[in-house]
Amino acid sequence: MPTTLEGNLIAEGLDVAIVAARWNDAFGQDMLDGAIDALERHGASEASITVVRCPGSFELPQVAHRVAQSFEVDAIVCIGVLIRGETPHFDYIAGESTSGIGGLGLDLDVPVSFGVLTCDTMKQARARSGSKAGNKGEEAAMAAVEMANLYDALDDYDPDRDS
Ligand code: RBF
Repeated sequence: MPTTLEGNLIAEGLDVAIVAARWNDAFGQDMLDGAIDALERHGASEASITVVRCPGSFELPQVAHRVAQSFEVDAIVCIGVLIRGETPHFDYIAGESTSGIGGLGLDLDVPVSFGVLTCDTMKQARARSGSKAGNKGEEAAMAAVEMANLYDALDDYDPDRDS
């Protein structure tokens, strides 16, 4: 039987930072609430969750990077809501936010999850922030927990232990 390494969804004992952008906060706040609720339902204490607010999704990678420099965390969750307007701004900000957060996950020792909506309409944003299509803040929080526990499992793993 091959060894399978995977992370569980137990948040007890994990320190998690949530970096949440303020733009389109009507939806962002629901995603933030969903993320906090998911962490607590999976065992995280209120004291182990730190929420950091920033202006917009463009700033998410910068702030998440700074968070990792400033205090110890097991995982970082990025939350933002981008809604396409009439100018190409959406594409530029979405590109920077996505590649910035992705790059950060490679550079840092801790996982960084992506809870950024990129929607054409407010209706799509509403559906993904707690109604028809679930709550993507909650999903990003659970991905962060799974990844933090996976990294722990990888740190503890010794392929030669039983040979
Ligand atoms: N930030 C978001 O998180 N979501 C948006 O939909 C969004 N739209 C923007 C549209 C324009 C035209 C501009 C100038 C900024 C927008 N931002 C948005 C803010 C952006 O992420 C950043 O906070 C600001 O550009 C300041 O660096």
